[in-house]
Amino acid sequence: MVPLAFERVRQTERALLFESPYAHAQITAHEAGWRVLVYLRPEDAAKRGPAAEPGPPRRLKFENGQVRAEGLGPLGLTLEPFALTFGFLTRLRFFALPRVPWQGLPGLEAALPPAEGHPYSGGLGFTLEESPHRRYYGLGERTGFLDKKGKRYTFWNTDETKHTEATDRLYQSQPFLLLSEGEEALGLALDESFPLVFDLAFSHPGRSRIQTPGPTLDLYLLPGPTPAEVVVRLTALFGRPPLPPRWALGYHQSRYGYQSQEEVRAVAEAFAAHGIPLSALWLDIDYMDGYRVFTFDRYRFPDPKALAKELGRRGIHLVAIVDPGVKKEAGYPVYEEGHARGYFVRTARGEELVGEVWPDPAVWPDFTRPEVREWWGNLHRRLLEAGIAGIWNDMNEPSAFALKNARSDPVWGKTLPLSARHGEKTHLEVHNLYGQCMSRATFEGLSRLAPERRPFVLSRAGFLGIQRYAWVWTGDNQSRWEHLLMSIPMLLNLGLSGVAFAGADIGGFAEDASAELLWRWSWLGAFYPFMRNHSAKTSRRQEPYAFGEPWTGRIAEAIRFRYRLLPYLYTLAAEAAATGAPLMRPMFWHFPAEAEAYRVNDQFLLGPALLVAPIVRPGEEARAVWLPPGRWQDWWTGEVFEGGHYQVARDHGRIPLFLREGFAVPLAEEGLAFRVFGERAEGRLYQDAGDGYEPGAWYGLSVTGNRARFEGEARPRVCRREEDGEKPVPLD
Ligand code: MIG
Repeated sequence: MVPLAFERVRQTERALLFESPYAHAQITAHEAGWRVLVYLRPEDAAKRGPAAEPGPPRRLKFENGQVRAEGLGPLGLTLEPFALTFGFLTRLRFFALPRVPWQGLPGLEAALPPAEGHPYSGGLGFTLEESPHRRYYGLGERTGFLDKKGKRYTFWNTDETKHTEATDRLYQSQPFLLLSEGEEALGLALDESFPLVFDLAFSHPGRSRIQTPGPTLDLYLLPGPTPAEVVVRLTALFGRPPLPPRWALGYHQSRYGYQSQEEVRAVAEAFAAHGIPLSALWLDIDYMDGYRVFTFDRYRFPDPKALAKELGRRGIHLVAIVDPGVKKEAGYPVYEEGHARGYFVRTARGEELVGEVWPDPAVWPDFTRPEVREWWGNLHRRLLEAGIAGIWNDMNEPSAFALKNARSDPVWGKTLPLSARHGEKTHLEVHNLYGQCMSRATFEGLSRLAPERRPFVLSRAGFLGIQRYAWVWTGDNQSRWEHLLMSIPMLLNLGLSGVAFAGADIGGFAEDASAELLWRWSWLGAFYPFMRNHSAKTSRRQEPYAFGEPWTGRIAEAIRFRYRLLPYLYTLAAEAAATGAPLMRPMFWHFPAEAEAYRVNDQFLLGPALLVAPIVRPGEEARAVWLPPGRWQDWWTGEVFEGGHYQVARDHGRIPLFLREGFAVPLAEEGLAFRVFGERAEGRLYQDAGDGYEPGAWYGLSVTGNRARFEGEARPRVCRREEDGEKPVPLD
C-alpha cells in the first residue's frame, strides 16, 4: 500500500488538479455530489465512468484546506498525504497498490492488471477511519442483515445457486455505501466496473478499506443529511426507474417447468376458478425450441399468439425469459447474423469465445457495444409479435456452465475468462456491466418496437443504475424461513442502492415450500415492490392453490390485498420515478433520529404510511414490533398504539400491519377509497392511463376532523377504521 501524496494543487474555475509522477487526481463538484477521480495513466484524465451521469462541473474554490461549491457542503483536503474530510468522514486517504496478491479476490493478480508495467499495477483504493457509531447500508444485493459493518464484500456478479447468509457475491453489483452516524447520513459510490473489495472494519476494526485493481478510482461523495437525501442524489447520478406499466405491480405467477401452452392455460384457469387475481404468467426456458433464444418450441408452444390473446382477455400478461447465451449452430439466424457481424465476445486470441450454458455450444453477444445492443433489441420483434408483454433476463452475470475454446478455466465462478475480449476491453473490466448492458439493449429495443408502451424488463444481474432499464429479483433463494426473513434486509438495501423495484421469489425457488411458508411469504410479498411466486423445476408445486383449503383461501386473501393496495403502490411507483425513493423503506428512512430505527431487520415501511411486520417463523401468530414515535393503528382492528416496543403484535390471521397517524392511503375497493388515521391526515394519489406516456395527474386528499377534501373530480370513499368498524368521513 503506497499512500498517495501531491506536492501541490492546480486550481481552475471548475476543477482541482493534482499531479505526481505516477498518480493523478481531479476533484470536481456536481449537482449530486463531489467527484474524486484518481488515475494512474494521464490518458484517463477525461475518463467517463460506465454508469454515472454527473452533468457539468460547478464552480469550486479551494481555500484554507477546504474545497467549497454551492449546495454540497465543504470537503476538507490535505495534499500530503492526499486525504479528505467529508461530513463525519474523517481522513479518507487514498493509496495505490504495487502488484500484490489481492485479499478476498484470489487469482486476480494473475488476471492481466490493466495498468501493466505501471509501478502501481495492483490498482487503487482508499481507507476510512472507523467510528464505533458508524453503520453501513446499501451495497446492493447482499445476503445477511441490514447493517453491513464488520464484513468484507466483493463485487463480482455471480450466478450463485445456493446462497446462504454467509454468501458474499451475488448477481448484482452496486458499489454504493450509505453511511450513517448519529442522525446523519452520507453516501459513497464508485463508478468502477472492475471487481471491487469493500472491507468494512473487517480486517482491522479501526479502519475500512476499499480497493479496485483498475487503473482509475472514480469516487462520488454524496451529502445527506438524511438517508432519503442521499438516495435522491445517488439516483440523480445513476438514474431513476421509469414508471412501470401498472399491471406489473399486480401478482405474477411463474415456475421453471411450465412445459406447454396447455399447462400455462391450465394455470390461468385454476386462478380463475379460485377467483385469484393474476396480472402475469411467466415463461421460463422450456418455451424455446432447444434453448434457442427468440424461438418457440413448435410442438409444446405451437401458438403463443393465441395463448397471449386468450390470457389477455383475462388481464393476464405473458412474460418470456431471454438468456444471453446464443446457440452456436449453422442455420440458426440469430447465430449466423451475430457471427457474420462479429457481435460475439472473443477470446484473448481473437476467436469467437465458445462455451456451454443452456444452449450447447453457446456464444455470448458483446452487449457493451451499441451496435450489438441495437441488433439484440430488434430481435425482440418476434416475441412482441407473439404477444409477449415483458422480458425476463436471466443468466446475464454472465453465467457459463463450461467453456470450450478458452485458454484457461474461469478464475471466479462459472463465467467467461477474465481475459475474454469485449471490443478492446477485457472481461475483467466489463464483467460487472454485462447484465446491465443486456437489459439496456432489451429496454431500448422494446421502447423502439412498441413506442406506445412502457417496457417491462426483469434482470438478474446489474450494476449501479440497473433501475433505468429493469426490475430485479434476488435470484435462486430457497423455500426456507431464513430466506423469507433475509429477503427483507436484502430488498431494503437494494432499494437504498437505487433499485426501487425488486422482489424475492415468493415461496422460495429451490427446495419445497410448505403451505404455511407460502402463506406467510405471500403476505410479505404483497408488500414487495415486485410480487412474483416462482419455483424450481424439481420443487413441489407452489401456486397459491397448490395446498388446497384452508391455504388457498388464505393465500388468495394476501393476493387480493395486493390489488387493494394498487393505488398506493402506483403512487409510490410514480414517486420512485420522480425521486428514486424506494417503495419498501427501512425504518430509518422516515425516522432518522431514532437509534432503534437503524437496528430493525424484520419490519419495514411501505411508503410513508404503512408499517409491515411480517411473521417470519413457523407456528407463530404474533411477534414483537417496534413502533416509532407517534401513533399507529392496527390495520385490521383499528386499535391504536403509541410508539414503543410491543411484544405481541397480532397477525389477525393475516399479517401485523399498522397505519401511521396523519396519513391517508389510497385503495382500490369498489372504486377509489382512502383509509385515514388521525384527526388530521393527508395522502397523495397518482393516476394515469396505466401504460403509455400520456401525462398523469397527482391529487391530494386532506382530512381535518370530520371533513375530507379531495382535489380531483373523482368522489373517493374516505373512511377511518375504529374499533367498532369503519366510519366514513364525508367529502366536501
Ligand atoms: O440454471 O431458467 O435464477 O429463476 O427459473 C438455472 C431456469 C437457470 C435460474 C434462474 C431461475 C430460472 C432458471 N435459471
